[in-house]
This record gives sequence, structure tokens and C-alpha cells, in this order.
Amino acid sequence: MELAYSWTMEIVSCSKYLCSSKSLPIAFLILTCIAVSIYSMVLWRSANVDHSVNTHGNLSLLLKSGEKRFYNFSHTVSPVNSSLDDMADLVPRKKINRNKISLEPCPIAPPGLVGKLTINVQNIIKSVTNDDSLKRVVYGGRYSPEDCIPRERTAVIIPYRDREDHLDILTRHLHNILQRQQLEYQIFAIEMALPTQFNRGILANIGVLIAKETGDFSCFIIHDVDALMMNDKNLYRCGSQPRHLVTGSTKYRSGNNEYGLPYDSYMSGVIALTDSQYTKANGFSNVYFGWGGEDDDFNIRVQRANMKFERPEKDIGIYLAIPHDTDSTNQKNPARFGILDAAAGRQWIEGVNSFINNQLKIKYKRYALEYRKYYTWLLIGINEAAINKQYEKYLGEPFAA
Ligand code: UDH
Ligand code: NGS
Repeated sequence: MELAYSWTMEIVSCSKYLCSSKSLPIAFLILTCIAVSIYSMVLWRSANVDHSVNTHGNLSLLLKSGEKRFYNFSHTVSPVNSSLDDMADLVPRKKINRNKISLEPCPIAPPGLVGKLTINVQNIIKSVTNDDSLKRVVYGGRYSPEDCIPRERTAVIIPYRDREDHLDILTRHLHNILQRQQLEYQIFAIEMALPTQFNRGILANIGVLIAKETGDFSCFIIHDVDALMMNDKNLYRCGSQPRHLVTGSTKYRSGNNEYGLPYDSYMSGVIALTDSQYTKANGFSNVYFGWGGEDDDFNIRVQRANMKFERPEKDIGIYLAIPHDTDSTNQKNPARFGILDAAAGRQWIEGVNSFINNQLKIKYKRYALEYRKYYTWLLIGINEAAINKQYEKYLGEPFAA
């Protein structure tokens, strides 16, 4: 009671003061401020964007209000120490376009394919040839066929850095072709933050895990940013064995042969694996910083897991390689041969399992996530020194010396 009385007296004396002629402007100012604050709060609550997304965490509110709204904006997530728990809330688990009950499965051989393509990079940039397909892409680089139930739900994972021009060309090119292939798909561009040397393997692992948390994908394609498919019959589907989708690239022209490979056991550029195949091989090794070796190491892993890469027919898996200068933050790794020698002993020690079961043997930072128009973009930070130290004894002779 005493407290209520003293509060009332305070309010009365305040009102007397504010109503005095001298204080009228101050009273007016205070009242205006209060009115503006209330109005802003009302606006903020009714805005089209759910602001909870900018804090790390719960997207369920957004999902309830519909996928369309979710993909109509992009957002950034502040740096966090990632674990699988973090990722679970990061992106929707919802499948793309579930509502297809009355539709037939898409044909095994998609009817709209044209075979060998003449690629004009300038046309891709201007989108002259593929306007319609780009209009059908949902924010985040997603698509699902309207008129049939897709046979594959493909996640395209592109580990990259500092190649925005290539990324723009590749993603436009892919949307055009993957829609003709009648796939349900989403493109993920996984960028590695500076200053560390580029590490393609670790980005592939993180990309696959994030894709798995995003949707129910049946096939994962690890894709170089500068490789443009030249025959749309090269279906981005998985098989009973891991698939190397490249039978030749303009990068490896030799003699009269327009498309070649550098060596027979080369398994890089574009590969396709199911979740269980990727997990069985334990994904890529995480310890190859800089250029070279991670792809050869992955081939060893696949073989040691009793699997074997398959390729499409020779004239199907052909690629145009976009020419580029050497990347300054992807120097040839002088230790790569020693690390590769120790590949077998390291296979179950580190790989995609370094990030799962909440044991998180390798930590990384997820600096940003954006649902861009043609792809989902993630910026990943890695501590190179910490990883090298952690696996020092598994890195082979030259490194340990
Ligand atoms: N990548 C980037 N940025 C980089 C490095 C690599 O985006 O700085 C990605 C990109 O997806 C690329 C892939 O990693 O397609 C493979 O990179 P790579 O440098 O091994 O292969 P690429 O065909 O070039 O792009 C090879 C030429 C450099 C050779 C140097 C030693 N001969
Ligand atoms: C091998 C590299 C691979 C690389 C391949 C093709 O020597 O990582 O060359 O390179 N292996 C090692 O260094 C151990 S390319 O011709 O595309 O520059 O992918």
C-alpha cells in the first residue's frame, strides 16, 4: 500500500511539473518519443520478415508461414561454433514440393534432353538461352518438376573461393540442364573464408552435412566451380556405385582428342554419391590444405570401402573447363604426397565422421548463410593450424619431418 501511495504521489508531482508552462515542450517531446516507439514496435511485429532468423536458431516460425516467404529474402547468420545440433535449426528439413500425390514418376529417360551442347559462356552470362529455367528457380537455387514425381533429389555441392564469376556461369548452366533432367535439386555453394589455404575436402564434407540437414536428398554431387557439362544426357543421378561423371575435359586436350583425363584413376571434377556411399567411404580427408591430393585420397577411401567409381559413356561425360589463373590461396601443397601415403591409416580417424555424433573432432565457424537467387551460399571458417596439429602423427613422413 505504502509503495502504491508513494508511486501515485510521484506521478502527480511529475504531471504538475510537466503541465507547468515552462515544461510543456519537454512533455511534448517525451510523449512523441513514446508514440514513435509504440508505432515502431507494431510495425516490427507485423513486418513480412521474421527477425528471429537473424539470431542463430529457430526457423520453425518461418516454415509455418510458408516456403515462398522463407525464400523471399536472404539473411546472414552470425559466427557460431557449429555442431550438428546447431545445423538442425539452421535450415528447413521440409522436402521440396511434397504435394505430388496424383502425379506419375518422371520417365527414366527425360524426354527433353538434346545431347551434346554447344556452350557459349557469354550467352550463359546474358541468360539468352535459359531465361525460362531461371525464372522457375526458387530462392536458394532450388527446383522441383511440376508435372511428375522426380526420381532423384540431388544436392549439388560446390566448394569454392574467389570464383564468383565461375559460380554465376555454372549455376545458370546447371539450372538449365538439371530442369531438363527432371530432377528435384538444390545448389549449395560452400565458400572457405580467408586466410587459410583452400581445402576442397573439408568444404565437401561440411557441404554434404549441411545439405542433409536441409532436405531429404538421395544424391550428392561434389562439383568443381569451373566445370561445365557439355552433354545433358550426363544425368546428375546416383548409382549402385559412386560415380565419376567426367570422361573428358577440355582442360586435358591431347593430340587430336578434344577431351581427355590426366590419368586413368583421376576421379575429380564432378562426382556423385549417395549418402550411404559417402558415409561408407567416410567422406573426404580434411587435412589437405592447398592444391592437390584430396581427390586421389578420396579414390583410395572409396576402394578401401569396397566400392568402385563408375563413369558414364565416353561421349557423355564431357566438360568444358573455364580457363583461369592459378589461385593465390591454393598453392601446391608440398606435403601432399606424404599425406597421401598415409591415406589408408587415416581413413577412419578423420573424414566426414569428424563432424558428426556431436563429438565434433574438427571445429569450424559458419560465418554466413544466404539464400541467394541461384544457390544457397555458406561461408565457412576453418583453423588450419589446429587441424594440422591435431592430426600431425597421421600426416606422413615429409610433414612430420
Ligand atoms: N577452388 C576454388 N578456389 C580456389 C581453389 C579451388 O574455388 O582458390 C575450387 C573450384 O571449385 C575448383 C576446384 O576447387 O574448380 C578445384 O581446384 P583446382 O585448382 O584443383 O582445379 P582447377 O581445375 O585448376 O580449378 C587447376 C589449375 C591449377 C593448377 C596448379 C598446379 N598445376
Ligand atoms: C594430381 C593431383 C590431383 C589433381 C590432378 C590433376 O597430380 O589432386 O593431378 O590436376 N594429385 C596430387 O598432387 C597427389 S590438374 O591437371 O587438374 O591440375 O587433381
